[in-house]
Amino acid sequence: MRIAVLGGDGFVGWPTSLHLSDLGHEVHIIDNLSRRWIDAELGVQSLTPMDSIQERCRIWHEVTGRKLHFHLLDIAQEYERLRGWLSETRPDAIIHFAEQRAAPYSMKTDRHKVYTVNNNVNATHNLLAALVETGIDAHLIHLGTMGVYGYSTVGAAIPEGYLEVGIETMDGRNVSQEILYPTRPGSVYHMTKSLDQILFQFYAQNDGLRITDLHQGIVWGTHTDQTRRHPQLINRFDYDGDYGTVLNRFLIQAAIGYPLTVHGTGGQTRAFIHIKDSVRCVELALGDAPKAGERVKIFNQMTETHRVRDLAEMVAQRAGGSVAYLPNPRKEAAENDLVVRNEQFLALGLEPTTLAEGLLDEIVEVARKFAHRIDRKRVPAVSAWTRELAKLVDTDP
Ligand code: NAD
Ligand code: USQ
Repeated sequence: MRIAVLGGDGFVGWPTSLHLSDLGHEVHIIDNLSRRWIDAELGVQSLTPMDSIQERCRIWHEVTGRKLHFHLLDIAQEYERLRGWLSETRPDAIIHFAEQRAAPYSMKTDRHKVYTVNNNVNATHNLLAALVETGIDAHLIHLGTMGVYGYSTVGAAIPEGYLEVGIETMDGRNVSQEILYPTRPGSVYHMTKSLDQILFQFYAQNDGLRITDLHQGIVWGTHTDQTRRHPQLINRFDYDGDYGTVLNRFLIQAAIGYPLTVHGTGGQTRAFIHIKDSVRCVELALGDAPKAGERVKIFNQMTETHRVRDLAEMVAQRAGGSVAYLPNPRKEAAENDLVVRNEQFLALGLEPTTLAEGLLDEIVEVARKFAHRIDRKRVPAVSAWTRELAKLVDTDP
């Protein structure tokens, strides 16, 4: 297949591009490199040293003989170029990672909120409008988030996207209707993914676009089979207070002897997936495209759930280090349970990689190897959800 990977220079997009290229697909990476600019804005860098995207593609070609095509394009701001590229290249499938994905970054200031909404909503809508205009029948796979559901299960497992609800009609009959699971986003970033869902629903219904939305949990890990093949194919690894996600952060904190930064009581339960499973899920979703006229296909892309404080205690025990319980800069439930249904990917053959498989030690090793690149001042999470919470956060630890 000819596959466009939008956001293919990012943490999940890069290993996905390599995985799909390795399977023999013709892969086109589209990226505006905004993530690299945001590193510059925040004064941080990936824990792992990343080469330019052009250099990464050159190395992949040298190592495997396979070509990755890179196109510098902003899909949120360059609509005409996006439409032109699509009608010229006519991909069979499009994997859409190209959004601003950090909740803390999206909550930093009003400017960051505006940027995140403009970028993410326009990126998705431009793509949908361009697909209709060019008449390209590509399967669109979007990387969404578990966070669209909110994290409170009211004692019931979260289904894969849809909820069957019973309604009493005005003439007293009981009918049932399938609706998108009500969204309850916890940040401006998560809110944009909720808005994406409505855009997908409309374009699938109105224009028969074939869309899969992957509601993914927190991705942990760094290496995949392909990124290991050469030191310059290494994946990015975010550790800072805005972009670093919780488990990867705990692992680097343990590696450098920084007290593990648990927010509040650490009672938040979240869904997780290893990066190797994340790229495998995209492959499985590619082989299971919906037909034109079908509703948007939604998968819950996660393999296990964990409570934040349990993760911290486990990492501290395995890798050494202490746990610090800090004021929570986020507005979120102090404690929540989370049960998630994920039968669809398991039925397609996903064999989950779990925390128990020794991969935690591998990440600690990576962190120790590149510890000299870590700026300890960038470790604390200081982006607060409200002005009141900002007063609690220690910005100068
Ligand atoms: P990332 O920030 O590392 O990668 C996103 C890439 O998209 C970057 O290379 C960025 O430059 C590019 N991009 C952003 N806006 C663009 C635009 N307008 N035009 C072109 N390129 C643009 O993020 P990631 O961790 O790889 O996440 C990828 C996707 O998966 C995101 O949509 C995210 O919401 C979703 N996701 C990530 C995680 C996670 O834990 N990392 C979990 C669930 C879902
Ligand atoms: N947390 C800590 N300490 C830290 C960092 C985080 O206790 O040092 C807590 C947070 O308060 C939160 C939980 O850990 O309760 C998860 O935070 P996170 O930053 O790991 O994850 P989140 O903000 O939800 O975002 C990440 C990705 C996002 C993706 C989402 C999937 O950045 O792109 O959509 O995970 S999910 O969480 O399932 O919605």
